[in-house]
Amino acid sequence: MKHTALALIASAVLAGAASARDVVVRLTCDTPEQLEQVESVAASIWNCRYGVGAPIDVQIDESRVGELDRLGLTHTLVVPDVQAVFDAERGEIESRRRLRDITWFENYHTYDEINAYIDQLAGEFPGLVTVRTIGTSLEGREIRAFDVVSPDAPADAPVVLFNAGQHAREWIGPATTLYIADRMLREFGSDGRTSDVVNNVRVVFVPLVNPDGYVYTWNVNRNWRKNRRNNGDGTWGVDNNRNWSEYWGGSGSSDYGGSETYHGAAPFSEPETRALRDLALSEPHLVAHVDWHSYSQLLLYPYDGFQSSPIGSERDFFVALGDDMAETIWHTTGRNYTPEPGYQLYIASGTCSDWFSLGASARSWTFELRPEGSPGFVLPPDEIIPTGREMLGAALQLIERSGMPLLIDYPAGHPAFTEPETPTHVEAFLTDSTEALTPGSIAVSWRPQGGSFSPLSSSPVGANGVEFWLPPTPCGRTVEYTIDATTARGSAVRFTGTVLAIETTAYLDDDAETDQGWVYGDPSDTGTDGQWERGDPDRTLLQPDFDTSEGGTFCFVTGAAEEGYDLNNDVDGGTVSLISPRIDLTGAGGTDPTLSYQRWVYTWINDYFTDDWFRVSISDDDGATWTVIDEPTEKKGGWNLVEHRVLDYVAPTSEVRLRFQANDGAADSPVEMGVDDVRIIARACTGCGPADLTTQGAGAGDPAYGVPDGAVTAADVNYFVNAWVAQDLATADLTAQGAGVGDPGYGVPDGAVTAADLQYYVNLWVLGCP
Ligand code: 0X9
Ligand code: ZN
Repeated sequence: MKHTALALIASAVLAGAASARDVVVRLTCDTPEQLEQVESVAASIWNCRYGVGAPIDVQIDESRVGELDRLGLTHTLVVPDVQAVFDAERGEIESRRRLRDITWFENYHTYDEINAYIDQLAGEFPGLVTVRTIGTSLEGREIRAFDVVSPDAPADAPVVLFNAGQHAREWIGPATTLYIADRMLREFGSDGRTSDVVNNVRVVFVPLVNPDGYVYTWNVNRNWRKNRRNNGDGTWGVDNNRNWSEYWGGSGSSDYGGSETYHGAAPFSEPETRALRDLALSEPHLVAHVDWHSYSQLLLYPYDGFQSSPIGSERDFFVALGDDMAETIWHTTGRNYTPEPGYQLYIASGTCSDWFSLGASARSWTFELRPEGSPGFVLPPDEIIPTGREMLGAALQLIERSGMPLLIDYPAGHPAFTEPETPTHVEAFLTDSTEALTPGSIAVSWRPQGGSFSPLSSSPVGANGVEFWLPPTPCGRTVEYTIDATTARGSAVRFTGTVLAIETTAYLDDDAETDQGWVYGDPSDTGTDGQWERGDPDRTLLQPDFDTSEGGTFCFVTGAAEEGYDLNNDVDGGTVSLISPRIDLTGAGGTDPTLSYQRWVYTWINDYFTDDWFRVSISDDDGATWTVIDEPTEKKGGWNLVEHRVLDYVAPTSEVRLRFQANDGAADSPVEMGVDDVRIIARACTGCGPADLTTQGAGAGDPAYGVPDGAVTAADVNYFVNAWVAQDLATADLTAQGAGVGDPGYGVPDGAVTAADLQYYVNLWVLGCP
């Protein structure tokens, strides 16, 4: 970017904190000259699409907006008062800090808090997390990386590197990378897909590359982008994402220190870019990389630097994966992300992603997160988790396709539960991802809970499949398996599964593929259009294009529209209701049935449309009275799995019904709802269950010691206490530490024998044989 003398002065004067009268307007420049003139009057260009022909968001002093008019540029107001937006954000963050029932990912955090959270993860998951310092910023702050990988992964496992925070003001980037790490760690061991990734790929996270800039955005100027280099000429900051060596100094970067895209004195002149580069160079098995930014909702693939790129056959890979990730995101939260090559957006030189592509031979992406436009970098904190969710799905896909040597597919789904004392059939197929399966190399092993692994016989299914039976397991205990294979290149790949044996009773199990007697509409409904139906949804602006059932087609939806961006087929004029068939919950009394369902909710609810609503209710008197269990607040669609403990809301009568309602208020804005996979399921161990451990009167040395006899007596508690004292995991590990009745970890073994297990056993023992 070139600067006139006037531009230098203007930018230098306005580079400080936003004045009380700064606004943001959106406009499109048609010529490079216009763009230069806009830069000369702008305080800052927010999304840094320094391009011609595409809309840019320009922060400008209100008193200078007239100069844009004189340039003949039409513009629309995006942010009416920049400082007010910054102040409101800080107010929101501070008030959230005072809330007690708030999780870490429901607020933004300072540099120190981010480091503390990394320490917390390392403390909670010592076997999976390794923290390292990769460098020191200009102002002396530690730049941190941490690895997430299972200790069982091969030492030469493929490496995927995720970084964020090159740009200081893009706060959602560090938050999102931490969210991804957090979910991977917490779901390892229970979620099959996450476990497979963590067992085979090392993911290196660098959530905050530019700590000085980040601290500056918290303390001085919320809108700061670069690092805090004193350029020595009265200007401050180098754009880290123009400081890399590929095409350094080329177009789309500036040699003026006051520019938002100043490339620095030389390639890698900055300690922040050097730290990340050296980390990458120390990883010989690096295969993929994402540099997270905001905003605009884009999935950018190589190259940034010039147009006629030699990306060649790799292009097909990026296009296919980009489309798939965009689809996953849309399915998760209903947000639209656009995959495209970076140069197509605008040319940028000396970028991180181009260096990772060319200097580190990794498949490298730049992701631009939420929002699409307004409010720019100031994304509300309640969007951190939804952004994290949409990115987790995309990130897993990216890791699988560019990191996992092989992938696994379970045609009948990844088994999670099985009937007690019954062999479990598992069938899986291994497909090539970055490497090719060696035929005949698949081997299976298993272990009972607390036991050790031993080989399990299996039979091949076709060239790449395997089937096997897991041995019968007592109620309440898990059985684990591994599927090991090797590739033509000699890599060892491991897939795992954990299956809990438990008695399952389904009181309702409805994937909407057949009609199970739902009622579409209620006499009290006021809606005039968009009545509930069981249908095959067809993608519109408001509506999903898929249901959520494995191999399914149908869901419940408020008007299954025809393909197209159809605003007409939504709910209009009032409320529409969907009511379930009568559900008989008698017999569920002693158990803890869970309601689960998938929902899709689309609305424009905001300051203007406050009278739209969605409501999910339950009745135990055939619909005479209703208890509200959910009032969904997500807005732009995406399928969400929701779970509730049914007996928290209703008594276990024979006349339970569910009701799903969507309401279009007076403003007549778009309203659409979808529901699928509605289930009420109880999982429990009945009979004497785990409390019956041994024959009456038996003691150590007797042959009946440890053989259940259908009665729960003093001999059983004696047997348990002996096992508990001996720290015998197979018998005495019953529940997660500290869990009590009502906690989700109650009854879930955690690999440690603690006071919680004794407590749990005593409770079972008191129950006897129900
Ligand atoms: O300009 C950048 O550094 C990135 N955008 S941002 O608004 N977060 O600053 C994008 C770089 C990706 N490359 C290209 N757009 N060519
Ligand atoms: Zn950025």
